Amino acid sequence: MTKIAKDDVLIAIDVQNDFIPGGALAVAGGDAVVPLINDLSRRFEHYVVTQDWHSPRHKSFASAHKGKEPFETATLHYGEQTLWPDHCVAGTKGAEFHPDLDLDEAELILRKGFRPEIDSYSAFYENDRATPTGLGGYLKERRLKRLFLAGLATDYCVAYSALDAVKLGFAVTVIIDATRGIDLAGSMERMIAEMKAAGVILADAATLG
Ligand code: VGL
Ligand code: ZN
Repeated sequence: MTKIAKDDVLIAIDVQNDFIPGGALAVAGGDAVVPLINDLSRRFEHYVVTQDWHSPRHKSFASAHKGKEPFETATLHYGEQTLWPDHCVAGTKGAEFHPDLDLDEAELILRKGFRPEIDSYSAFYENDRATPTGLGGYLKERRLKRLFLAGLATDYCVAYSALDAVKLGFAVTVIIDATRGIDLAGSMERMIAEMKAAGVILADAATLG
Protein backbone atom coordinates (compact mmCIF):
# COMPACT_ATOMS: atom_id res chain seq x y z
CA MET A 1 0.00 0.00 0.00
CA THR A 2 1.07 3.56 -0.72
CA LYS A 3 -0.47 6.20 1.47
CA ILE A 4 -1.77 9.22 -0.44
CA ALA A 5 -0.26 12.34 1.15
CA LYS A 6 -1.68 15.86 1.28
CA ASP A 7 0.80 17.22 -1.25
CA ASP A 8 0.46 14.36 -3.76
CA VAL A 9 -1.08 15.24 -7.12
CA LEU A 10 -3.29 13.14 -9.36
CA ILE A 11 -2.84 14.05 -13.04
CA ALA A 12 -5.44 12.68 -15.46
CA ILE A 13 -4.10 12.78 -18.99
CA ASP A 14 -6.37 13.35 -22.02
CA VAL A 15 -9.57 11.55 -20.96
CA GLN A 16 -11.35 12.92 -24.01
CA ASN A 17 -14.02 11.59 -26.36
CA ASP A 18 -11.66 11.09 -29.30
CA PHE A 19 -9.57 8.62 -27.27
CA ILE A 20 -12.63 6.62 -26.19
CA PRO A 21 -14.07 3.78 -28.32
CA GLY A 22 -16.11 5.48 -31.06
CA GLY A 23 -13.73 8.46 -31.12
CA ALA A 24 -11.33 9.51 -33.88
CA LEU A 25 -8.24 8.02 -32.22
CA ALA A 26 -9.92 5.42 -30.07
CA VAL A 27 -7.90 3.64 -27.41
CA ALA A 28 -9.25 0.14 -26.67
CA GLY A 29 -10.89 0.12 -23.25
CA GLY A 30 -10.35 3.87 -22.87
CA ASP A 31 -13.66 4.36 -21.11
CA ALA A 32 -12.67 1.88 -18.38
CA VAL A 33 -10.32 4.43 -16.82
CA VAL A 34 -13.11 6.91 -16.04
CA PRO A 35 -14.62 5.37 -12.86
CA LEU A 36 -11.15 4.69 -11.45
CA ILE A 37 -10.04 8.28 -12.06
CA ASN A 38 -13.28 9.68 -10.64
CA ASP A 39 -12.75 7.70 -7.46
CA LEU A 40 -9.09 8.74 -7.21
CA SER A 41 -9.98 12.40 -7.80
CA ARG A 42 -11.92 12.41 -4.55
CA ARG A 43 -9.06 10.86 -2.60
CA PHE A 44 -6.31 13.23 -3.72
CA GLU A 45 -6.06 16.76 -2.37
CA HIS A 46 -4.68 17.95 -5.72
CA TYR A 47 -6.12 17.00 -9.08
CA VAL A 48 -4.91 18.29 -12.44
CA VAL A 49 -6.25 17.27 -15.85
CA THR A 50 -4.78 17.73 -19.31
CA GLN A 51 -6.63 18.20 -22.58
CA ASP A 52 -5.15 17.46 -26.00
CA TRP A 53 -6.21 20.54 -27.97
CA HIS A 54 -5.24 20.86 -31.62
CA SER A 55 -5.86 23.44 -34.30
CA PRO A 56 -7.63 22.19 -37.44
CA ARG A 57 -4.96 21.04 -39.97
CA HIS A 58 -2.55 20.49 -37.07
CA LYS A 59 0.86 19.27 -38.29
CA SER A 60 0.49 16.03 -36.31
CA PHE A 61 -2.51 15.08 -38.49
CA ALA A 62 -1.91 12.86 -41.53
CA SER A 63 -4.52 14.98 -43.31
CA ALA A 64 -2.10 17.95 -43.20
CA HIS A 65 0.49 16.02 -45.25
CA LYS A 66 -0.17 15.22 -48.87
CA GLY A 67 -0.05 11.49 -49.62
CA LYS A 68 0.30 10.46 -45.96
CA GLU A 69 -1.93 8.07 -44.06
CA PRO A 70 -2.55 7.97 -40.30
CA PHE A 71 0.11 6.10 -38.30
CA GLU A 72 2.84 6.84 -40.87
CA THR A 73 5.55 9.30 -39.88
CA ALA A 74 6.76 12.63 -41.24
CA THR A 75 9.75 14.82 -40.53
CA LEU A 76 8.68 18.09 -38.93
CA HIS A 77 10.97 20.96 -37.97
CA TYR A 78 11.83 19.24 -34.67
CA GLY A 79 12.27 15.71 -36.01
CA GLU A 80 10.19 12.62 -36.68
CA GLN A 81 6.51 12.80 -35.80
CA THR A 82 3.90 10.04 -35.94
CA LEU A 83 0.91 11.20 -37.97
CA TRP A 84 -2.49 10.71 -36.41
CA PRO A 85 -6.06 10.80 -37.62
CA ASP A 86 -7.59 14.26 -37.04
CA HIS A 87 -8.45 14.28 -33.32
CA CYS A 88 -9.12 16.63 -30.42
CA VAL A 89 -9.69 19.63 -32.64
CA ALA A 90 -10.31 22.66 -30.42
CA GLY A 91 -13.98 23.26 -29.79
CA THR A 92 -15.22 19.94 -31.18
CA LYS A 93 -17.10 17.16 -29.37
CA GLY A 94 -14.08 14.89 -29.74
CA ALA A 95 -11.92 17.31 -27.77
CA GLU A 96 -14.37 17.42 -24.87
CA PHE A 97 -13.72 15.34 -21.78
CA HIS A 98 -15.56 12.03 -21.48
CA PRO A 99 -19.04 13.03 -20.26
CA ASP A 100 -18.70 10.90 -17.11
CA LEU A 101 -15.31 12.33 -16.11
CA ASP A 102 -15.87 14.18 -12.88
CA LEU A 103 -14.00 17.48 -12.97
CA ASP A 104 -15.44 18.97 -9.78
CA GLU A 105 -12.20 18.41 -7.87
CA ALA A 106 -9.87 19.57 -10.68
CA GLU A 107 -7.77 22.59 -9.74
CA LEU A 108 -6.16 23.02 -13.14
CA ILE A 109 -7.11 22.11 -16.71
CA LEU A 110 -4.01 22.29 -18.88
CA ARG A 111 -4.32 22.33 -22.66
CA LYS A 112 -1.48 21.12 -24.82
CA GLY A 113 -0.72 20.67 -28.50
CA PHE A 114 -2.41 23.91 -29.52
CA ARG A 115 0.54 25.26 -31.51
CA PRO A 116 -0.23 24.35 -35.14
CA GLU A 117 3.36 23.31 -35.96
CA ILE A 118 4.27 21.28 -32.82
CA ASP A 119 2.64 18.25 -31.25
CA SER A 120 2.73 17.76 -27.49
CA TYR A 121 2.47 14.27 -26.03
CA SER A 122 3.93 15.29 -22.71
CA ALA A 123 2.08 17.49 -20.25
CA PHE A 124 5.43 19.20 -19.55
CA TYR A 125 7.21 19.76 -22.88
CA GLU A 126 6.03 19.83 -26.46
CA ASN A 127 7.46 17.39 -28.97
CA ASP A 128 10.33 19.73 -29.86
CA ARG A 129 11.37 18.74 -26.30
CA ALA A 130 12.13 22.42 -25.61
CA THR A 131 8.86 24.37 -25.37
CA PRO A 132 7.50 24.08 -21.81
CA THR A 133 3.76 23.95 -21.13
CA GLY A 134 4.19 25.60 -17.73
CA LEU A 135 2.97 22.60 -15.72
CA GLY A 136 6.42 21.94 -14.22
CA GLY A 137 6.58 25.51 -12.92
CA TYR A 138 3.02 25.34 -11.60
CA LEU A 139 3.71 22.18 -9.58
CA LYS A 140 7.08 23.39 -8.32
CA GLU A 141 5.81 26.78 -7.27
CA ARG A 142 3.11 25.00 -5.28
CA ARG A 143 5.73 22.65 -3.81
CA LEU A 144 3.96 19.52 -5.03
CA LYS A 145 6.50 16.74 -5.45
CA ARG A 146 4.82 13.37 -5.93
CA LEU A 147 2.81 12.87 -9.09
CA PHE A 148 0.36 10.05 -9.82
CA LEU A 149 -0.53 9.77 -13.50
CA ALA A 150 -3.54 8.11 -15.10
CA GLY A 151 -5.44 8.43 -18.38
CA LEU A 152 -4.77 8.02 -22.09
CA ALA A 153 -2.74 6.83 -23.73
CA THR A 154 -0.32 4.78 -21.61
CA ASP A 155 2.36 4.59 -24.30
CA TYR A 156 2.09 8.18 -25.59
CA CYS A 157 0.87 11.07 -23.49
CA VAL A 158 1.04 9.25 -20.14
CA ALA A 159 4.52 7.82 -20.73
CA TYR A 160 5.99 11.03 -22.18
CA SER A 161 4.58 12.99 -19.25
CA ALA A 162 5.97 10.49 -16.73
CA LEU A 163 9.45 10.54 -18.30
CA ASP A 164 9.56 14.35 -18.41
CA ALA A 165 8.31 14.57 -14.82
CA VAL A 166 11.18 12.35 -13.66
CA LYS A 167 13.64 14.58 -15.54
CA LEU A 168 12.17 17.60 -13.75
CA GLY A 169 12.84 15.93 -10.40
CA PHE A 170 9.34 14.75 -9.47
CA ALA A 171 8.67 11.33 -7.93
CA VAL A 172 6.34 9.66 -10.41
CA THR A 173 3.86 6.80 -10.16
CA VAL A 174 1.77 5.68 -13.13
CA ILE A 175 -1.52 4.15 -11.95
CA ILE A 176 -1.30 1.53 -14.63
CA ASP A 177 -4.80 0.04 -14.39
CA ALA A 178 -6.19 3.56 -14.78
CA THR A 179 -4.48 3.90 -18.19
CA ARG A 180 -4.95 2.25 -21.60
CA GLY A 181 -2.51 2.21 -24.51
CA ILE A 182 -2.54 2.68 -28.30
CA ASP A 183 0.22 0.09 -28.86
CA LEU A 184 1.62 1.14 -32.22
CA ALA A 185 4.57 -0.99 -33.43
CA GLY A 186 5.44 -2.30 -29.98
CA SER A 187 5.12 1.09 -28.29
CA MET A 188 3.41 -0.33 -25.20
CA GLU A 189 6.25 -2.70 -24.26
CA ARG A 190 8.91 -0.14 -25.20
CA MET A 191 7.45 2.73 -23.19
CA ILE A 192 6.71 0.57 -20.13
CA ALA A 193 10.36 -0.53 -20.17
CA GLU A 194 11.52 3.09 -20.57
CA MET A 195 9.36 4.23 -17.68
CA LYS A 196 10.66 1.46 -15.40
CA ALA A 197 14.26 2.20 -16.38
CA ALA A 198 13.75 5.88 -15.56
CA GLY A 199 12.47 5.06 -12.07
CA VAL A 200 8.75 5.53 -12.68
CA ILE A 201 6.72 3.36 -10.29
CA LEU A 202 3.88 1.40 -11.87
CA ALA A 203 1.08 0.66 -9.40
CA ASP A 204 -2.56 -0.40 -9.42
CA ALA A 205 -5.22 1.96 -8.08
CA ALA A 206 -6.12 -0.50 -5.33
CA THR A 207 -2.63 -0.16 -3.80
CA LEU A 208 -3.18 3.57 -3.10
CA GLY A 209 -4.96 4.37 0.10
C1 VGL B 1 -2.16 11.26 -27.71
C2 VGL B 1 -1.46 10.74 -29.83
C3 VGL B 1 -1.78 12.00 -30.27
C4 VGL B 1 -2.37 10.81 -26.29
C5 VGL B 1 -2.48 12.53 -28.13
O1 VGL B 1 -3.15 11.45 -25.56
O2 VGL B 1 -1.73 9.80 -25.89
N1 VGL B 1 -1.64 10.36 -28.56
N2 VGL B 1 -2.30 12.88 -29.41
ZN1 ZN C 1 -3.00 14.75 -30.12
